[in-house]
Order: sequence, then structure tokens, then C-alpha cells
Amino acid sequence: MMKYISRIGFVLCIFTAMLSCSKPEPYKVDNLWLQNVSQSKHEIYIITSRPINVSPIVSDILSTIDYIDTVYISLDGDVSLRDGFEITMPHQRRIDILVRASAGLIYAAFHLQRLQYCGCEATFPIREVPSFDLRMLNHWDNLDGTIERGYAGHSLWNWSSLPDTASSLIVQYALFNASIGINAVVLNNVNAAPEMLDKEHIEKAATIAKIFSYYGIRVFLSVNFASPKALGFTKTADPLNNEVRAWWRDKVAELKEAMPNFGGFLVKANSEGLPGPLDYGRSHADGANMLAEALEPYRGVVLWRAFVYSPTDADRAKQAYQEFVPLDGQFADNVIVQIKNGPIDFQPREAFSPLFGAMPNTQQAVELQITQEYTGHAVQLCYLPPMWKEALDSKIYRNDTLPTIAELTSVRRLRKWPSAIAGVANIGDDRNWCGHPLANANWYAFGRLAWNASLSSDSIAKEWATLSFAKAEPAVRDTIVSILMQSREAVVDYMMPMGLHHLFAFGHHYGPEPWCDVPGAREDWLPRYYHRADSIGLGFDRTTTGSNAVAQYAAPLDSIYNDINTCPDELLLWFHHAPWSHKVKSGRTMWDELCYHYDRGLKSVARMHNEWKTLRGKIDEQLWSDVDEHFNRQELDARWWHDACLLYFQQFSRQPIPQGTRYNLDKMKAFHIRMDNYTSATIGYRED
Ligand code: GCV
Repeated sequence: MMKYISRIGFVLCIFTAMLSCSKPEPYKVDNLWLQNVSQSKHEIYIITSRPINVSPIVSDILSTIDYIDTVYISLDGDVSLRDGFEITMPHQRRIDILVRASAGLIYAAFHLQRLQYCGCEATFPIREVPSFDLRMLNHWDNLDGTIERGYAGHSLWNWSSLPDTASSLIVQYALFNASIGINAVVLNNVNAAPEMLDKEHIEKAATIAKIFSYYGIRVFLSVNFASPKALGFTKTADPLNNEVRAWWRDKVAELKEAMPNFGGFLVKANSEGLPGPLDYGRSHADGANMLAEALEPYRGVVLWRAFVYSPTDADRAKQAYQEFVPLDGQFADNVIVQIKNGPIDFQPREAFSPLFGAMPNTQQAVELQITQEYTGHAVQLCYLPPMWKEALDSKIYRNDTLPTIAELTSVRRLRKWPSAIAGVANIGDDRNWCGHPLANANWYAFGRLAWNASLSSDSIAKEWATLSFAKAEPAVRDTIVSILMQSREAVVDYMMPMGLHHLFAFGHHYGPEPWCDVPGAREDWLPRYYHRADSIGLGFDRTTTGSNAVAQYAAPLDSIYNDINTCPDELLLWFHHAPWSHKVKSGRTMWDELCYHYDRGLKSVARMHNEWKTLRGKIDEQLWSDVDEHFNRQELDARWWHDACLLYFQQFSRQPIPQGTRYNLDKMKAFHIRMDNYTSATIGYRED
């Protein structure tokens, strides 16, 4: 038996030589969940069942647990523990931790710390097994430091000074991730530059990977399918070409050599103009399997995205299902098909993607969006777990056990290969990490749900508020939780209620432009393709007499969605072109219900803002006023959405807007926010 007294700070020392503090000033807003809790430490003894090095990160965290002074660690857990843990308390002030993977020790330590900080008594024995094996953040970071749909500054990966100097933010980022169980990070944008795989960038990535390795995090890379050709090594990128296959095999060997914790590839192929196997008359399965073959010897996996749509099909919502279902059973065992929660694209509310469960012989993963591309960037508050839970908790009705999407995707189809869940990161080098001062709640919540998909949105919000506002009164935290919990439905109400979707301006996904018309643009990039407003009604007819997208859902969902009287009102205009006078469940007409929702959205934002105002003087003043300013902007923007959509649709409904409007439609049409895929709305972008 070996005895250790915890040594604190070792890991940070390792990096002292290679770190530069890229942000010398203190963070403006210290409200990340680990930044405000007291870290008072005491000496503890760690005893291990066999001679292993216990990471100083683990001993460091355990030394903050005030009711223990001895920890016995065993790594002899059975496979069912995965990278989870069991903790018992055989007697006073001693705990025993059983894990199978060493990362489980970090998670066990953070679990105890979280319970302590949240004021919850630990009830032993504790057994925690994560819902998903790979709990992944997908960064859409480009090699030039910009972030696609990123609203919190530039990339944390300071590519230009890597590999010699890594930003200190990377170490903190890894620690925050480990504290919530995130164990895999895709470093770069799915719109991948082939250069990600050149020698220079692999070396840079390896420095990041090394840091991550101390926190149990594996590195994945997004790859451009045409990389061997684009980098000049082959004449083709055909997945059945032997030279191409050999190139990928060598590349994986090189990556694995440089980064022992390299986990595999994420691929967006034949989507939005990117190259892919279809360019060579091959299938998605052919493409994915070529990469899978190269990764297989290293137990690596391919996450192959199902985000595909072409301009020609009659209904974009049907396309992923049409393209992927026929390929079921053809993917190699180490391929996971990664599917966005909804069939369009991260809208504030979508029906779930019918592809889930429709490929019983394929491992599938859900992709959620943490960055708020369609939910108000980093300007508007939108706590996203209620949206994610809607998808994760949806029953898919594909077999007798009626699994939910979370259940279906968290189970390993084959014992040897992992299950996964992915979230598109909202993190950048902004001083508060996520742009909006409260948006790190979404990062936290993604990790917690990936660890335990059955947690409720509300309980996660409470945890986050307790940790992040550790010094505040309980009533303050209750108010913050109340605000968070209202925020998603508020966004749906003032942006796109009742199943409306994609009413965004063409050049960005921030403000509304239901009228948008760009000559020559793809129809499925224009709002009118989705809302279909006319003198009869509003909404996309996806019933059996329309695009028949309902047929992609299993019974009884297909007929529930198909019937205008049974279709849930919150998805009415997703599945139906409903007449303006159609009576919804509240007894109101569709038009009146629409007005009611837009108005409710305005009122919700005003209410959240008023609740926030009551916190003045009770929390840090700078944080308070930062959020207050964001709410000022959010109130104006909610009004803009309300007026733009209702005034525009009123031209077709020809009915009054009971609550009235403030702006003039023609003036709104003439206004354009200057923004693109790489810039964020800022709270001062428009003078009113
Ligand atoms: C990374 C949408 C976004 C794109 C994004 C794409 C995807 O189209 O607007 O910015 O590209 O989804 O998920 O691949």
C-alpha cells in the first residue's frame, strides 16, 4: 500500500514554463461555477490499492471536502462503472472511492465538492455512472482564431503562439470541463480547413492535447473530407482509392503518436458546399468507413454528421432521414451518426429529428447547440436545458420499450464502442468566457446533462446558481433560477411561437426578416420557404397532403402530428398550414393565439428584467449592471421581433393586433444589422 499526502498545485506548475497569460487583467465577471466557491483546503491522506499516481487535481479537490481526512482509492471497478465511480464511507472521516478509469477519480472528487458547495448532505453509498461515454464539446473554431457562430470573442486556442506557448485559459477551461464531466473536445470547426491536418497544426494541437490529458479529456479533430487532395498528397479524395485510404491510415498514426489522447474525427461531408464521398459517387457510409478503418486499431471513432440538405428537395426537414435511413447497417462499428436535435437547424423550438431510432443498426448521437446562434447570440438570455430536455425526453415510438432519444443514444449498441452526445460550444476568450454573463449556465448544464440525462433543467439551474452565486442569499439564487427557467419559453414566444421557424435575416441569425427576399438565393435559405404565409393561413404543410414529413415519425406520432386537431399547438405551424381562423386548444383563433404568444414573450422579458432589478445591491454591482444592460437590449429586440413578425403576417391575416405595435413595417424592412457568421450582435448595435 502507498500513502500520499496531497500536493496541491502540481499541475499548474507543470505548465508554468509554457504558459503566457494572454489576458492580464482580472476577469470582469467572476461568475463561473468554480470561481466563487471557497476553496479552503486541509491535509488528507490518500491510500491506493495498488501503486498508482493519483493526479494532484484529485487530491487538490478532495482536500476541500471538510468531512474527510483519509481516502482509500481502488481502480478495480468493473466495466459497468465506465468512467463513473462508487463512494462509500466505511467510518467517520474516511471515504473509499472505487473507479475503473482514472478520470473517474476526478469526477468523484468534483461530485463530493459539488454536494458540499450546494449544501447537500452526501448520502453514502454513492454510485454514479455517466449516461454517455463521450461527453463532447464541438468547437466551431477556425485556424485564424475566429469562431463560426461564436459570440464570446476569439478562440481559446491561440494557434499563432502554439505549440510553444499555450494560453493559461486552456488550463482553466480543461478544469471547468472536468468538473462537469466533459471528456472529449473537438478543437476545430466542422467547416474544416484541410490545414488542420498539416504537421504544423498537429504540433499545435498536441500542446492542447497534453494539457487536456491531465483532465481526462480526449481530443478530436474536425476533418475536411478532401484533405489528402487539398494538401497535395493525392489526386483524389475518393474513399475507395487505395492511396487515399493509406494517407488516412498514416495520418491517424501520426495523430496518435503526437496525441496519445487523440480520439477520432468529426466530419461534415456533402453539406453546405463541403466535399464528401458523394462527389465520387460513393455513399456517406463509404466515406465514414474509410476513416473508421484508419481509426479502428487505436479504438478511435468517427462522428459522421447527418446535417445534410440540398436545394432541390421539397422539404428540407425530410432530407437527413431520406439520405441516411437507407444506409442503416452499412456503417462500420466505430462510426457514430451525429444528428442535430431537430430536423432543420437548432431553431428555438423544433419537432425532434425523425432520424432518431430510424436506424436501429447504427449508433446515433444527439448534437445540441450551446452557442446561441438562433436564440439571441450572447445578447439575449436563453437558458437552453428546457429545449434540450424536450428533445432528449422525446419518446420515439420505434420499439416496444418506447425509449426516449436520451435512452436510445446513451446505450452502446456494441459493447466495444462508445455512446456519445455533442454540444456546439459557446466558449471564447471573452473575459466572462461565454459572452452573456449568465450564458455559462448553458455550458455547465450541457456537461451535467451529458453526465446524467435524467437531471431536470430546474435542478441544474439551482446547482449552477448556488455555485456561481455562492456568496449570495438563497433568495437571490431563487430569483436567478426563476429568471433562467422563464428564459427559453420567452425566446420562443417573441421570436417564433407555435412551431414557426427560420424567420431570421439572411446575413445573420439574430434579428427577424420574415419578408426577406434575396434575388438568386436558395429558397430553403429564405424565411418564406418556412412560414408560407398567404391569405389562407400560416405554416409549413408537412401532413400527408403536404410534404408528408409526418410519415417519417413512428405511429402514433405520425397521425398525432398529421391531424390539425391533435397536433400540439406548440408545433402547429411546423406541421400545418393552419387557417388564420383555425381554433386552437385555448379556444382562440390561430391569429389571436399568435398575437397572444408574441405579447406573452414581451411580457416575459419585462418580467425577467424586473426580477433582475430586484437583485441590485445583493450581488456584484458590475455583474448586475452588465446583465441589466443585456436585458435592456433584449427588451428592445423582443419588441422588434414582435412588431416585425406580427406586422408582416398581418398583411395576410388582415386582422387587428390586439396589443398594438410600436414600429413601422417599412422602416423595419429598411433596417439592416451589419453582421455576418463570424460577428456577434452586441448590446449596442442599433440606436432606437
Ligand atoms: C458550422 C448552420 C449554421 C452554420 C453551421 C452549420 C452546421 O447552417 O448556420 O454556421 O456551420 O449549421 O451545423 O454545419
